[in-house]
Amino acid sequence: EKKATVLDDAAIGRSLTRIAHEILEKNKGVQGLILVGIKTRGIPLAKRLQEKIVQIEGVEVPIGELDITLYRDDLSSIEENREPRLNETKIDGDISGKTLVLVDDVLFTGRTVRAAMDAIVDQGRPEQIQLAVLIDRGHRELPIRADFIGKNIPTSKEEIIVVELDETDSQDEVSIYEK
Ligand code: 3GP
Ligand code: 5GP
Ligand code: MG
Repeated sequence: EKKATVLDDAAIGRSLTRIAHEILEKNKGVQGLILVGIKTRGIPLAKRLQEKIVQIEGVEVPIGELDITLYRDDLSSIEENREPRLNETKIDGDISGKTLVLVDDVLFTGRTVRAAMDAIVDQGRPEQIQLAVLIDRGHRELPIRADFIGKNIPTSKEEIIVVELDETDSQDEVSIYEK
């Protein structure tokens, strides 16, 4: 059941514009940057950040993709106990010495980001890994934080954040639902 809309299309656009500027400010430009989208909705978000950075700096930074899905092993069929596992990595070129910015829609327990960092470190030795998320809903189970956040939305465990994007859902909207 839907409780509230937290970001409309204009607000999502402004958040991503701000994050693009913050990424450039923190890294003093585009040198060595690679944006890495995490599975479904992190990928269109990474592409949008890439477009914003082209508008600001006139440079197209590379994009990679990670497919990390919740893995159900025999002992933990309960949704909450599933552990994210890597399915596929698509990051072209040598990542050594680069600054990778992971991009996901929602940061929750941090386990997906941890799996993403494991996958990256298996491929080389980046100078830095940073994290950009559209929504931080809290409830971390690991010592992980985002460098760039669209909006903090403190949620209860019974609430879920629904992120809809034009590319995947034919509209841009972030809303809170009660399970
Ligand atoms: P995403 O692939 O766009 O990130 O986790 C798989 C999908 O399920 C995610 O899509 C996410 O949007 C959606 N989802 C919605 N609520 C939850 C939740 O509370 N936990 C998890 N793990 N996924 C959720
Ligand atoms: P984690 O718990 O590992 O931080 O999040 C698991 C995955 O599910 C991530 O890709 C994250 O974006 C997604 N996720 C977790 N909670 C929510 C939520 O409330 N809404 C949405 N849309 N995605 C979520
Ligand atoms: Mg996600």
